[in-house]
Amino acid sequence: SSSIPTADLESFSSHLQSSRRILALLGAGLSASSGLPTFRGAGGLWRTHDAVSLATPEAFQADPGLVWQFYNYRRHMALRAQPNNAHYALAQLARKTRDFETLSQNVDGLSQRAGHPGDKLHLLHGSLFDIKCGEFFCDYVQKDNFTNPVVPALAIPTGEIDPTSNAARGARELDISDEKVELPEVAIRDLPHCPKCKTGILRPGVVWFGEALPRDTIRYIDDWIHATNKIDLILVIGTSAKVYPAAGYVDTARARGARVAVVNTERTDAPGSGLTKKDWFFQGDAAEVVPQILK
Ligand code: BJW
Repeated sequence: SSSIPTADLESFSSHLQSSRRILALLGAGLSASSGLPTFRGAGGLWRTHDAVSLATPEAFQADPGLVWQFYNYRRHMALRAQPNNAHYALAQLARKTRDFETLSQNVDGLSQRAGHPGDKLHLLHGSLFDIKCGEFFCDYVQKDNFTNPVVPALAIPTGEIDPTSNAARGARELDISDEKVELPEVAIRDLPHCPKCKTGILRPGVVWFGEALPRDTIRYIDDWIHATNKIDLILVIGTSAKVYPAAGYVDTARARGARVAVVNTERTDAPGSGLTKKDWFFQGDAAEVVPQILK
């Protein structure tokens, strides 16, 4: 929107032009205007559960059926969503900047679908579309599984539309994120099971609290960060920057020389040790602001 101060835009654009090594840290706010809810703040509730409490090994241990209902629903919503103009603008910047790395905390696949180059996109928290064995001793992983529903028992229930409403008649999908909609019970035997070890229940290939981030990814990023040349810029887009180690990359990049540019709807969500005079804060919807500042 026209609310971006011209002086900020000019100083940022000129720094962007002269930047050789750029890092981007992406969070759920990037996909908010594609219709996918963020974790914290409004929309962070799924039925009566807060989204963060379902993203734990303990929740899966206690009730794998419930956790799969949540993730199957998220897969369904992500497949139906479309990348927005921020995903496209970032993909374009990544393509045209030789020394560019993207650290995405998002698991929704929208950057990939916007054509973000895969070799410059590092998924810190995994993907909704990877599925792996839940047993610690088993290494079974399936990449790019877009089956929806993931198993038939997890099909999103449909219901009759209220005949007194103006909507078209017939069965339609119910919104199971709404606690008023009844959630069908899913038996453990109807959840996806591991074809390799034959004992484990498969689980989403995402990183839950208390779990390690993908080791090779972290190693690659650390090497890139500590390469000879300094980092010129880090773009911090749509993240509350409260979850570690992801959030720590802001201060790490800063320590390697990077200036920081934040895009967020909320001014309070400044990352790491806060913002300095040399940083930029662009307030607003990423889908609007990112294409403008990268133009
Ligand atoms: C908009 C917008 C619009 C809205 N436009 N903006 C140091 C200190 C304290 C604790 C720890 C620490 N180091 C590690 C920990 C523990 C823990 C942690 O960080 N806890 C904190 C909460 C305190 N970290 C971990 O457990 C990590 N693992 C680990 O450390 O392992 C150690 C280990 C080593 C060796 C062996 C074993 C273990 C793992 C963290 C995994 C996080 N996983 C999740 C779930 C992924 C799966 C799923 O999707 O369900 O990742 S949690 C959730 O938070 C998800 C997100 O990627 C992540 C970050 O959230 P994000 O993206 O920032 O979203 P929000 O909702 O928080 O913010 C959205 C933002 O957008 C807001 O600012 C809005 O204002 C903004 N916004 N609309 C622009 N239109």
